[in-house]
This record gives sequence, C-alpha cells and structure tokens, in this order.
Amino acid sequence: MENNDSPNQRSSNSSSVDESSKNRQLEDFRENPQDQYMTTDQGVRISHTDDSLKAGSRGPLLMEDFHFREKMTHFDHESIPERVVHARGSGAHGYFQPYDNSMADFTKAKFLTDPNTKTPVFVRFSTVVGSRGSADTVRDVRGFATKFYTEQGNYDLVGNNIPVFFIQDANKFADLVHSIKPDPDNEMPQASAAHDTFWDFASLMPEINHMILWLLSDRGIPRSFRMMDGFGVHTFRFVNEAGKGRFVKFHWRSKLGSHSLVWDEAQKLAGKDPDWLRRDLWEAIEMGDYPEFELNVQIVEEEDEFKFNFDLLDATKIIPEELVPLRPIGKMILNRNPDNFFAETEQVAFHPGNLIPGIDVTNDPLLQGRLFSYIDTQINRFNSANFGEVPINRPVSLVHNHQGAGFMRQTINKGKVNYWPNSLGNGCPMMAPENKGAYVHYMEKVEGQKVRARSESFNDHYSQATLFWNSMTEPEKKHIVKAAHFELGKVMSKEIRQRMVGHFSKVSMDFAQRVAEGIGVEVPKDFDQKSTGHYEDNDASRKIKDGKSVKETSFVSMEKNKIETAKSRKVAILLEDGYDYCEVVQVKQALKEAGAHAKIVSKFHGMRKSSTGEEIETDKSHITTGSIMYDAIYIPEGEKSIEALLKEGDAVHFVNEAFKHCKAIATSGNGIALLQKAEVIGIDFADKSSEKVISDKGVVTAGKEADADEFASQFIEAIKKHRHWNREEKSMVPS
Ligand code: HDD
Repeated sequence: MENNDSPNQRSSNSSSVDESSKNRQLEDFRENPQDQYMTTDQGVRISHTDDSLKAGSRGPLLMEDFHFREKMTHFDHESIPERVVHARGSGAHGYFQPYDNSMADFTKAKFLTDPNTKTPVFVRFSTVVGSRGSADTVRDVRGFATKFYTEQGNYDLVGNNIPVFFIQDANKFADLVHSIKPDPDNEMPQASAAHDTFWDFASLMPEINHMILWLLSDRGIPRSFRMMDGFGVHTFRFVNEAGKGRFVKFHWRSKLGSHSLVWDEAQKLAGKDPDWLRRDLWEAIEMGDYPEFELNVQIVEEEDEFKFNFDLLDATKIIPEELVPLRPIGKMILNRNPDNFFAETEQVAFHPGNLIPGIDVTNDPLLQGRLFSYIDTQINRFNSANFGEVPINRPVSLVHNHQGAGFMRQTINKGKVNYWPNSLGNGCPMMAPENKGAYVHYMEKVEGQKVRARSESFNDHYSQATLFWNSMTEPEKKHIVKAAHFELGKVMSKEIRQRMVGHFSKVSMDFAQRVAEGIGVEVPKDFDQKSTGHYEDNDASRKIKDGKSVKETSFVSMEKNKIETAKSRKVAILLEDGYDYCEVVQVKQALKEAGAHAKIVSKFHGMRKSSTGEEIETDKSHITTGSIMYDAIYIPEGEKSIEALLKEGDAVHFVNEAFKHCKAIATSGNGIALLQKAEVIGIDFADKSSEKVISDKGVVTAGKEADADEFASQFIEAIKKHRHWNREEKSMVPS
C-alpha cells in the first residue's frame, strides 16, 4: 500500500520500531532559532518587537499592528485546563526492552516478547491531588504512567506507585476526588488529604482501608521518582497467539530500590524546593544517571480465578507474591529529558484503553469506568478530539482511518472518500485480519441481569489492610502511626476521627490504639460496623472466602526489600577554610567510585583554602541549601575548618537535622566536636586521635590516625542503607 501519510508521519514505519523511532518523529516538529530571524506566525520577519505601533510615540495603539495583536492573543491563550487529577507531573523519554522471549507463550504483544526491539516510551510521574504549581513532596499517591510507542500502536500502562486503589467502583471516583481536593468554599488545603472532607468520606467507605494504610506508609513520600515502584493496579488480561487468555498484574521495580523521605523533611522540602522530585529526575537524566525500572508480571490462569480469598477484579486487593511470584520480563531506561514541558509533558494524553493485541482488560468495575473517563477528560483539556495528533501522542505506527474534521485537525486526508464501506477508494483503508495485527477483543463470555450492585466477593475490606500492617517492620509501623497522627490530627471533627479509629480497630487493635492516643479518641470496644455507612461486612461468597491467603507478605515492606546502593546519592561536604585536603580528595574519590555525587557546602560561595593551601570551590552556600537536599553528609577534619563550623548556627543545624532525618553522617578527628555540638547523641564515637573507625547507627567517626580507605568505605556502607531508623528512638533525636 502506498504510503500517503502526512509529512509528520513520514518517519513512521509500522514494521520496524527502534529506540529512536519516536525521537525521529518528534524531530519534524522541533524548532531551532539558532541563526534565524524572528518572524510572525505567518513567517514574516520582524524588525522590532519592543514597542507597539502607535499614532505618535505617546499616542494610542493602532489596530493594524498585526504583530502586537498576534503576540498578545497568543499569550492570552497560552494555558489549557490542568488535569482534574494528577495535574502536577514530570516526564521523561526512554525505551523498554524485554530480557528474552519468555512472554511469548502468554501474550502476542511483540514489544514484550522480542528482546531485539527497544520500544520508545514516554513516562509521566505525578502527584494526584495538588494543582500544577503545588509542591512535589506532599503525602500523596504518585502516578506512574507509561506510553509505549510500539509497532502495533500505542499501549498505555497508566499506573500508580501504590498497588491498590481507594475505591472499587468508578462511580465513586468523583466523590473521592471531591473529598480529597481542597474544600469547595475556601479552596484549602492545597495538595493534602489532611482535612475533614477526605476523612469524612474515608470513614464512610470501609473499602478504602487497605489504600489508607499504603498512603500513610512511607510510600506516600518517595525520596525520588527514580526510587519508587510502579503498579498497573488492576488485573488485566494477556492473550497469546492461540487466543488463550490469562489474568495479569503489572509491576515496575526500581533498580535503585524503593526509598522514602521522612515527614519532617518532606514538609520542609515543600517550602525550600517545591520542585524537588522534578529536579531530581531532570538532573539525574542530565548527569547520565538514567533511571531504570524492571517490568514484572504476575500471571494467573483463568481456571484459578477463584482460588484466592479475594476477588481478582477488586482493585483494593493485591495478589500476595507468596501466592503468585513476580516474573521479570524486561527493563525500561529513561535517558532523555523532554525538549519542551508544555508540548510533551503537559500535552501527553494517557488512556488505559490504549491497548494493543495481546493485552486486554477485565471486568474490574474501576477499570471499566476508567475506560470512559480518560478520553473524555482529554477532550476537556484539548477542546478537541484531535489530541491524538499532537506530536507526543502520535503513534510511530501508521494511522489510516476516516476520522476527519474537528478543532486543530492536522492530517490532510486526500480524496473524496471518508466513509466505509467504499468502492470509490478501492475499499481503503482496508480491514485487517487478526493475523495482520488487528486488535480483536478477548471473547470472554458475559451474561447477567442489569443491576446497580457490587459483587459480594468485594466485601472484605479489612483482611488485606491487616496483612499490610502485619507485614511492616517496626520503624515502618511507627511512620504509619505518626502519619495518621498528622492526617487525622488535622481533622476538626472528633466524630470523624473516632469513626476512622473504629475502622483501624478492625485492621489491628495495636494500630488503632497507637493512632487513638495521638488524636484524642478512644478505641471502641464494641465497634458497630453499620455506623460506618452503607456497606455491611456480610459474608463474601464461599469460593472467595475459602481461597488461598497468607498472614504476612514480606514484599510490601520497603525495609525488607531494600536495595542497598549509593548510586546517584547526594552527599554534602561541610567545610570552611583549613580543612584536610587529602582526606577530602580521598573521600570524594571513593564516593565517585560508588556512583554518589558530592557537593561542597560552606557559609559563602567562593574558593575554600585547605590547611595545606589547596583550593576547592564551594558548590552551595548555607543560604541556598540545607541538609534536607542531601542523602548524607561528611565533615572533613581540619582544626580551623571545624572551629569555624562550630561557630556557624547553620552548620550545626545542618548536622542536627541530618541526624534527625536518620541520614549517614561521617567525620574524623576534631570533626567529632561538631557532632557533639549538634546533639548527635546516643552514638558511640571513635576517639579523635585513635586509629579506629566506628560506624554506629549510620554515624561514621574516625580518629586522626585511622585508615582513610576504611573510613570512606564505612561511610559508603552507611549511605547504602539510605536511612538509619534505629536512631529514631525518642531519646536520641533532638528536636
Ligand atoms: Fe486516573 C489521570 C492513574 C483511577 C480518571 N490516572 C491519571 C494519571 C494516572 C492515573 C497516573 C495521570 C496520567 C498522566 O500523567 O497524564 N487512575 C490511575 C490509577 C487508577 C486510577 C492507577 C486506579 C487504579 N482515574 C481512575 C478512575 C478514574 C480516573 C477510577 C475515573 C473513572 N485519571 C482519571 C482522569 C485523568 C486521570 C480524570 C485526569 C487526567 C487524565 O486522566 O488524563 O481521566
């Protein structure tokens, strides 16, 4: 068939997609002003753009000033509606590549089965609740949406960093979002669930409990978009060449592991650097620290649909990995920042219904509702059904159909024939048989009476919340309780707080009691389920209740699954004039070899002189940075340098705060005095003039005579642990 695509699609080739296919396609749309004259939108060169055309230099503007009118009009129309949820996000380009063809028996989606194909992707990470200008580090779910530009068309995996959802049926989505967004009367609070309306809703919706536990956990405050896992959440369907279907859940696993901030740090970052996660992603890609995620699947045979004690179609449930292990199938590398935020990150339009042969949906009522909502919301954002023609949304496979006019139509369809069937156009474009790559919906048998109802098999709202709580380590439990103290502590209505603790008592008495004591309510002894709202906790259907279950699942704990690496970690080196140059060079080199990035932090910008006369330039002054912007800190030895630091409130605070946030800290010789001044307490320090290196709860100290290599390697070991929660005991953390 003749290739009569618009010029913008010329680079597309349906039969061969490679890592650069999307980039080549985007090249046709890029503008480069180098050595060019400025022009109007009509391509007319402009001689002067500082003043408008007037009747006399002090007179009124003239209507005929086409340049002013065009420039002003364009500016006036530069904004589009932000996404109604997930408004704030950051995007990156990259590729996906399967490890092997092990998925070929399960799916005919080629991009998942051909290890020789690198499929271009665009990923957008986001927060859910805040508006476009809100802070990155708020407690929230993070969106993790991936568009795969495959040779079979665009496939979108629109997931989150939490594997379950708040509600079971899409009909509750508007209520959920209304309740969690700022209040309608005063538009407060921004980007936060900590207000009465959300918890009112939550306390009347027992199905939310499992999600609440995840949200209150450290997953709600990720350290980086690069250091969190992603989940497709729903049970989807794989379909193979023979037409056999299987249930599938998708998981992204970060190669850097899943790590969090601490709450105090998250709140401070929201003020000091509201772009923290966005900047982290951007800078990592610019520096060549390409984020890598592994795609894993859990596959369930159709005949095993009712083997579990929960319903696979219920999006408030996980399949514990002890029951169905993950199968790793490929890697995604994000290696290129967008050229233009608006054109790419803002205009990218995801839709869970963007499916390709080999992947299909199930009857999960949440997923079914999403299949309607996403296109609808794009039309609100773009004011046109032609949003698919925006460069970032175009597939790299060919597009031929009779979709025609509408706002901002770009494609120029030739000829008279814009209907099917036709003979005047030789019956083109033609219908494709399945063996030529046509999408054929999975032929699941469905029958039933029209009912506005929910399956009884969705009625267990507590078991998996309990499972989650039971699977946490003690520090993780503490963080959940503290998060509940904050979130519910902001709730004015005691009745709502009481209702929530009522639910928590059904999750775990231990949890409920620990939350209750912080928010001034009692744990009910005879909690009445009916008082919570419209769902009764009646028996789930027998086949669901008798199914397989586990009492603990270690995979949901970030701590138990910690990946220890110092790669791409940020380390502050705190010094003033008079530091030990040799030690700094040695530690810096060791950090570099471990893949970490060190920055010199001093009172002022400029050159800092060592005790032996060498100079190092300061990267950040105290006023422009803070310990919250680093993963670890190191204070080199040096009499004068330490003397100066001891007199700087900012430096003492820097150390104290890093200690409080459980970060790795290292110092040697008289640097130990700074730790003591900063109330680094409950730690075993090395003697400052000994040969010893002591690493205690992430604080690494060394005597003057100690081996520098040993010192650096102990420090790196401490960094790899990410946080030292064993420091959190009250007595050890000065406030
Ligand atoms: Fe949604 C955006 C993820 C349930 C309706 N959703 C959106 C984005 C992500 C998710 C990551 C941002 C995409 C981007 O970066 O542009 N949503 C989820 C997940 C869900 C979920 C993992 C549950 C498993 N969503 C959900 C429901 C509905 C929606 C039940 C409505 C029935 N979501 C939308 C939306 C958004 C959206 C209103 C807003 C912007 C957009 O679609 O493009 O249609």
